[in-house]
This record gives sequence, structure tokens and C-alpha cells, in this order.
Amino acid sequence: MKSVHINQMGYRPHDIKKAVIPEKSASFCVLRVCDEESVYEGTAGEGVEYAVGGESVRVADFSGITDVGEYMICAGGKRSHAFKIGDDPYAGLRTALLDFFNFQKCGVDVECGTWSHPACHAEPATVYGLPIKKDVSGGWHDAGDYGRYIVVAAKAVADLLFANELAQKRDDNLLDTVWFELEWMLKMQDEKSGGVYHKVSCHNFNALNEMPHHEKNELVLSPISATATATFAATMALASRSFPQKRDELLNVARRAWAWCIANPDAPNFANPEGITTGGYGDRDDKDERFWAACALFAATGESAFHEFIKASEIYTGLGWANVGTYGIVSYLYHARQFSDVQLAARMKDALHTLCKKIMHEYRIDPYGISLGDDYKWGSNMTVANNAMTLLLARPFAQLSEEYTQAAWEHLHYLLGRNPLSQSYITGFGANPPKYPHHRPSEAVGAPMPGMVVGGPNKFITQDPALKEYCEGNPPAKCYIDHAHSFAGNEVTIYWNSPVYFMAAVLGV
Ligand code: G3I
Ligand code: 9MR
Ligand code: ZN
Repeated sequence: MKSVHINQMGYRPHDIKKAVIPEKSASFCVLRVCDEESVYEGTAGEGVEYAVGGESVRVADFSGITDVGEYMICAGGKRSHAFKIGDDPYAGLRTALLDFFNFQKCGVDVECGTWSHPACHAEPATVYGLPIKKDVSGGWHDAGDYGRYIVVAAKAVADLLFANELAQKRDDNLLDTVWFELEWMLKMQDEKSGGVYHKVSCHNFNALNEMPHHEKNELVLSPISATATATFAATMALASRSFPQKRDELLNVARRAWAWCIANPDAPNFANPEGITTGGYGDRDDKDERFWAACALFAATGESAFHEFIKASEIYTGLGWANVGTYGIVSYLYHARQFSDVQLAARMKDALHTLCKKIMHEYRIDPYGISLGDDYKWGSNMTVANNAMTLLLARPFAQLSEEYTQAAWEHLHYLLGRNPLSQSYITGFGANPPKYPHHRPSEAVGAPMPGMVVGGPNKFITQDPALKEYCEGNPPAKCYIDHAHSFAGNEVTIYWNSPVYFMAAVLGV
């Protein structure tokens, strides 16, 4: 295994460039690959004891190398993977991150090279416990499994739409890509009550090597939940800005979902009903989802009823699937400006600032330039990307906006290999990407589909059989194994790709 770590895709000529090397070597050199000539010799920073990686390391800054070429870092007789310095070292990455959403399409023929397949899961689903069927075809498969779940769809859509609004250059196909998911979400709303079904899936997960069109078991709509209904309302209100020609329809369904939320203030938290064992996405608290919905609806309409709700609410934060408050804050601060309450806006900025302060504190003391501390849990790579996204969203209200941008870059370098395992966490990219993601089409074909962000290190190693077998005794940042059975570390999801796509779009990758 490598012990000299870099972003395996490389760096642009004028970027800050840092490698992480073992502590025992105080000096390092930069080798040019074509002739193995050393083009730079430098002294690394102070040694740092890095408990979460179970190692002592130094940071080696080689930003001075600006000539285009292919290089390796060497230190103490060890070499990094080869990487590029060039104007477009990340070519193809952003497109692949977005293409993933089209490859995850359900209910239609999917053209995707060796992973292509005919339409799947197109038959109507049974409403749980009732002799009723409903058409809910379409949308994206959530992950390595074929369930389709509303709360995470909302996160993925929001990340992509915010990315589109803030991108240095927009992707032409982004809105078409997102619309496919929105059309499915629209079908998940109950016409009568305005409530939204939590998810659609079979009763149980199918075999790991089964292609989508081979899963033929009965599809079931799990009950309506408050988190699904509120995040649906928020997403539709947000989308009404991106799809002006559909504005009335989207706002209308958002209002109906909101009315359901108001009529059901004490709706129980979602838990899988008896007989359903697929992903639960249960949540202890639906208050932050309601907060986001009110903020998004207020930003879209300017109506005082939504404003009053927000004023009476606590301010919530988070960009995860269970904590979504930051989406609300950003909706309010970016898009409700002409109606907004200055004091409330100031409180929201404070909440954002507190979050960023913590992220920046962890970032500054971490040799790998990320902000997890020791918070390596299921989907840790999402937390890495969400933290970068939080900083990028906070820039207009921050004094340190340039440092925030740099911190976001360092988070991207981590995901592309500058980490204790020298592991790129994106399939198909970098010298050492995941080859065995927990992703059914990849297992069925026997090759990893490219452009997928895997969950990443998870110190709770009893959560899957492969982590348990291979990562016993590892420090948190090294609790990762590139094994198809590792669903708690090596699965992929739409909502892990989406914040990384956000980073790529906003950083201009
Ligand atoms: O945050 C807590 C931490 O405080 C606690 O100490 C620790 C130990 O119990 O757990 C941490 O929470 C974990 C949580 O993820 C963090 O987000 C839970 O243990 C862990 O069970 C939970 O895992 C979720 C997993 O489903 C199981 O429910 C993942 O977040 C979630 O991404 C994942 O989602 C699955 C879907 O169900 C099905 N489709 C694939 C998808 C990805 O694996
Ligand atoms: O494939 C499933 C994955 O999408 C889930 O995240 C994970 C946890 O809920 O479960 C996976 O399915 C496994 C199941 O839980 C246990 N038997 C093996 C399944 C993988 O083939
Ligand atoms: Zn399908």
C-alpha cells in the first residue's frame, strides 16, 4: 500500500498542492515521470500525530511546481501514485458524476455500455395494506439497491439544482436529468390527501448480482410520512425556480404537501412497516424538514404564512438525509431577500457561521485537509462533501471566503486519493479507484460502473460483514475495504454523488 498520498487525478498549475508523507522523512522530492528526474527537493512541515489514521505524518507542499507534466512525490524511499499537473486534470469527472443519475434510471431502457438494460420496475405498485395499485414508475434507483426513497431523492435533487444555480459553467443536460426524478416524485404524492409515500421498493432486497429488469417481485408503496411530504414540498418549491414553465404545477403540489404537513403536526416518524425490510431512512425528528419546506415555499412565493411559520420555528442546520436545515437557511438567505426579516436573516447567518467555524477548525488541524475529526460513519464521504458544500454555500456571508474555497478543494483532494489509504473514492477515477462497489449492476456485469462515489471509511465495523472481517483493529480513517459485500463502506448512492457533483460544479472542475 502507498504511504505517500496525493490527489491521484492531479492539480492545476497554479493550485495549492500538498502531499501527505510519513513522519519519518522530513524531506521529499518531486519526480518527473518521463525521465525520473527530480525537479524539486523540499522540506516537509512538522510531524503530526494523526490518531484517526493511526499514523504520524507530515504535509509536503509542492505548490511551486507549475510546469505541466506527470509527476510522483517521493519521500523516505517511497513513491506516490503518478499524477498530472495540467490545465484540465479532472477531465471527465464532473460529467461522469452527473451521468450516474441517468445510469440509475428506473422504468425506462437505460443505455450505459455494458451496464445497459431494458425498462425495469414499470408495473404499478401496491399501496401497503390496501388492495390498491398506483403507477409510480420512473425515478432513479437509490443506490446499490433498487429502492426509490423520497427523502434522499429530495437531497439529491436539491444538491443538483443548487449546483446548477451556482456553477461557474452549467451542464446542458442537468435540468433534463433532474426532471426525470421530479416526474417520479410527482407520482409519489397521494392525490387525495397531498401526503407523499415514503418509498417504493420490493418487500426485501434482492440478490447482489441481479440486474434491475430481473427483479420481478411485487412493488410496494410504504406509508406516507411527514419527512417525505415536507422534503417533497421543499423540493418542488425549489424546482419551481429552475423550471419556470412548470412553476404553477410545481407550486400547486408543494402547497398541497405543505397543507398535509400542517394538518398532521404529530405524524409518527417513519419506520418500515411489517414485512418490508428495504432501506428505512427513518428520522427522529421532522421539524427540520418542515423548516426547509417553509423556507423554500417562502422563497418561492413571498407569502406571509410561510414567513410566520419560519419565525416561530427553531433554526436548523444540516445537508444530510436526516438533517436538512441548511437547505432551508440557504433558501431564505439566497432567495427570499426582498421579503426577508433582517434579524431572522442574521440569526440564520450566525447558525451557518457556527457550522463553518467548526468545519474550519477541524480542517486546519487535519493534515489531509478534511473536517471529519473522528466522525467516520456510514457514508462518511457524504459528510466530507457536505462540509465542503456548506463552506461553498456560506461564502457570500463569510469573511474568509477564499479560505473556504481552498478548504473545499482540499476536501476534493481527499476524495480523489489524498487520504491515509491512498484510495480514490470515485469509481473509474484516479490510479486506485474502488473496483468492487456494492452496486448490483456492477456486480451483475462484473465491472464497476464509473463515476460513483462510495460511502467511505466507517469505524462502526460491525455494520457489514466485510468491514468486520477485514478492518478489525483499524483506526477510523482506515476502516474501509474495497469489497462488494461492504454495504456500510463501499455502497454508492445518488445522495453521495450529488454533493460531490456540487463541489465539482461550483469549484469549476
Ligand atoms: O450518527 C450515528 C452515531 O452517532 C452513532 O454513534 C453511530 C453508531 O451507532 O451511528 C451513527 O449513525 C449511523 C447513520 O447511518 C449515520 O448517518 C447509523 O449507525 C447507521 O445505521 C446509518 O446507516 C444508514 C443505513 O442506510 C442503514 O440504515 C446510512 O446513513 C444510509 O445512508 C443507508 O442508506 C442505505 C439505504 O438504507 C438503502 N439503500 C442504500 C443506502 C446506502 O447504504
Ligand atoms: O444491498 C443492500 C444495501 O443496499 C443496503 O444498504 C444494506 C443495508 O440495509 O443491505 C444490503 O442488502 C444486504 C442485506 O441487508 C443482508 N443480506 C445481504 C444483502 C446484500 O446482498
Ligand atoms: Zn428499476
